Amino acid sequence: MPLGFPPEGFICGLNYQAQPSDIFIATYPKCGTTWTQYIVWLIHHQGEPLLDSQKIGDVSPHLEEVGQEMIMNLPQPRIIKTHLPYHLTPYHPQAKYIYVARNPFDCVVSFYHHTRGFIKHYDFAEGTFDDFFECFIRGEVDFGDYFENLVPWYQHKDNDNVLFLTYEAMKENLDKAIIKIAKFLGSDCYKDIQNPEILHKVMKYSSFESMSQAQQRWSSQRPKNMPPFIRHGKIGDWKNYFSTEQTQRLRDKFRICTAGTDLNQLWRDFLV
Ligand code: PPS
Repeated sequence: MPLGFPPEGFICGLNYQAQPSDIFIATYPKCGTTWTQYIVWLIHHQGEPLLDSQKIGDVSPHLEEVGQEMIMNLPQPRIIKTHLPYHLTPYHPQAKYIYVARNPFDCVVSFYHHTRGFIKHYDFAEGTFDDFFECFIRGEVDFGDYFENLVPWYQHKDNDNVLFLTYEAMKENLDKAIIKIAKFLGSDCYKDIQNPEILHKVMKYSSFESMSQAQQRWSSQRPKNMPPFIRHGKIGDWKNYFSTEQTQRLRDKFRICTAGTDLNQLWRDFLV
């Protein structure tokens, strides 16, 4: 549980009763949550962006942070962010769950910068990547071990109400990912996205450039001398941080934790 989250919100978030119209964006931290939340929001608003006075965290709050009451006050369909593992995520058979996975190498780098930047919550502004890597590989970071989140969600990827995406596939082909999401959200959204103007707007406003600008309004908490929340948005940044030994250790952990699954097919380039 993150240090900055009120315990009451966390506990009461776990007790939220999922509704049939809910759309959960479920991820391990730093795997593309905000991006996907905004894509879903844009699809539901025919590509119209948030107003300057709105923040993504207000229209699509983080369940474990704000607790169930705030979620229940949202209009339906509710777009709910969660980093909970599968077995703790509120379940309804008709609710929709979009899970976004990102390779653990880029995830840990992004998580490192995230943790450095929340100076109100962590005494880690001067922390090194090597320090953070040790925490990550032991699973001693917010929301626990990366693999304990990824593997059970992956095991449910073929459920009718689960859409399993990867950050890397979204980066490689954003329009394809948007269409896939719209199709999963239902026939109205799928019909809307057939309109090239709407698709174009969803792509435009969910682009890294556009979201980088919007984040200045969304995440006012970050100090100016820290990397922004929407920071780099690339695949492969990890190569600028990992030592050979760290690369091997994370590969080994990946192999052990995903044994018996075909998860190694997702990010073959990183794992060989
Ligand atoms: S959080 O704190 O868990 O909600 O963070 P999350 O939103 O999951 O992940 C943040 C990373 O996603 C990147 N991001 C994007 N990449 C590409 N395109 C778009 N539009 C986009 N929006 C967010 C963001 O930059 C973080 O990754 P890094 O590698 O740190 O840049």
